[in-house]
Amino acid sequence: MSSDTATTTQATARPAQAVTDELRRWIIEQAEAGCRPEDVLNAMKTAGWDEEVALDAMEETLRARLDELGPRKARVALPPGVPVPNPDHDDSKGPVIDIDGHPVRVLMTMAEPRVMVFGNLLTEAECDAMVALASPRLARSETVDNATGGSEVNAARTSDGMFFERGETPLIDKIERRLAALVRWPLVNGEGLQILRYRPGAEYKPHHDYFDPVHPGTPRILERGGQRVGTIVMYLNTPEGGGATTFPDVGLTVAPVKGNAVFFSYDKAHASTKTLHGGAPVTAGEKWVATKWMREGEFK
Ligand code: PD2
Ligand code: ZN
Repeated sequence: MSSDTATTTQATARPAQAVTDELRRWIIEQAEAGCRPEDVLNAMKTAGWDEEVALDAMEETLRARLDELGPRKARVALPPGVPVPNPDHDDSKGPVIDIDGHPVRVLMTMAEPRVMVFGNLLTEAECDAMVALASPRLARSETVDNATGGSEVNAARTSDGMFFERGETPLIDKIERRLAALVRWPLVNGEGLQILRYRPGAEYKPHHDYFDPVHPGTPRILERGGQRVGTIVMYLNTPEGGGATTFPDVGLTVAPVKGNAVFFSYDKAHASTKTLHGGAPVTAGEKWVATKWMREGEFK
């Protein structure tokens, strides 16, 4: 009798397909030989596997393998860090960074994870104008669908949102140029600005902003400029209650204050960057933010 433990999954209109230990071993071998996830998936589909079943099997197997390797081995296997956005600031220069005549105040810095909190990144009028531009275009927020690289509505993110095209209006262009200069990262590496509105009770559960290489959908996402390496979350209003941006790995809580922003960078797509972060539930009033994500290369 085989000692294999098999999970049986029922695919739509197909006979149940059993994920055996042998299949799990094969998936791990392919991954450790450097095979791309989409090639492994295609090989499984060619062999008759239902796509959903194959994706679930790959994700579950590779996740379990990483857990099995444990932190020490996983650390040894980590890639080196890549260059990241990095504001030109040290304490001796004073608390203000001048960006083309616009004074941005440095309110807090942290080395690991790299986090900076800025004051007056946006003026009150700029915040109000962005809210007015975004309001008629809001829709329920989506997050990345890890399996396909597309997007899906997700219970972990209960806000409404929209994206501006990069440089869509003179105001958006002006703000994007200020952000690029502040963090010294090419304008063209930035994704379009995302606006989010959280109503009371809405939140964004803790997550990483980089794309997890373990997900089969990630290679498709990386075709547009590579990994994300930095985030700027700008507060467009001051909520009456709740809505802080939290960094649970390091016990940091950033209060949402109109015109302020929190910046953080991550030089690899790995939890060792300690950049797990979330948007705490709004308890009263609304919370509006604008997020700029920055890629390694040009975002086309
Ligand atoms: O709105 C926030 O505080 C928040 C928290 C976590 C925004 C994001 N992530 C994001 O836009 O990535
Ligand atoms: Zn985030």
